[in-house]
Amino acid sequence: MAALELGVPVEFIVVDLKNGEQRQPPFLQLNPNHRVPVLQDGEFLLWESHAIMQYLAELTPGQRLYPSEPQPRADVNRWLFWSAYHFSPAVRDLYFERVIKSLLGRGAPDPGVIERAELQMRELAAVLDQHLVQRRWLSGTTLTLADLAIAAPLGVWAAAQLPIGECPGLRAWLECMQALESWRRSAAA
Ligand SMILES: N[C@@H](CCC(=O)N[C@@H](CS)C(=O)NCC(=O)O)C(=O)O
Repeated sequence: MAALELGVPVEFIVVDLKNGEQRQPPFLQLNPNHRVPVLQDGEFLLWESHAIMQYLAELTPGQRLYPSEPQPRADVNRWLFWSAYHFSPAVRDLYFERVIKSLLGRGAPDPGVIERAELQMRELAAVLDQHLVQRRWLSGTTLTLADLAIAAPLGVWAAAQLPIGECPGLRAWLECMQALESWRRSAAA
């Protein structure tokens, strides 16, 4: 989404996670953590989605996704860290337990993990919801990397049964995000 929003020409290459392509030597040479996404720019290899988004923004003159003034940038960074440390792990745990485990034949969902992640998710979703109830975007007055970083994991909210049903601000914002052309194009990639 960041590449599309910024207009950076990127060739998307799909990695077959279900069949373990990410754990094979050719991919491990790109990212020893066996995870997507990875960006390759000439000789330069970069993994970690937030670092990739920041790099793409830095490459783009006049962009507005990642503000350059200290406070607006710090505000975006705040949400990126919040996403990486708190929000995405809670989404991941629920998605893994409820969807990926059965997809990969990795056993039954662990009720203890689900209970803990649900508790975290409810708390985090309430923070987001209260923040978004009177705002169009997470940070400032336009779409930023903060919106992209936090909306992207929510693409699985229905399948992972994320407890966000009673979060009108969050749901309205997510609907706006899902209506973006970059959402539709990257979801189809
Ligand atoms: N912190 C990483 C997380 C990346 C990540 O967990 N990617 C998942 C897919 S969403 C993956 O590649 N999983 C494959 C695996 O763990 O083997 C980022 O933001 O780039």
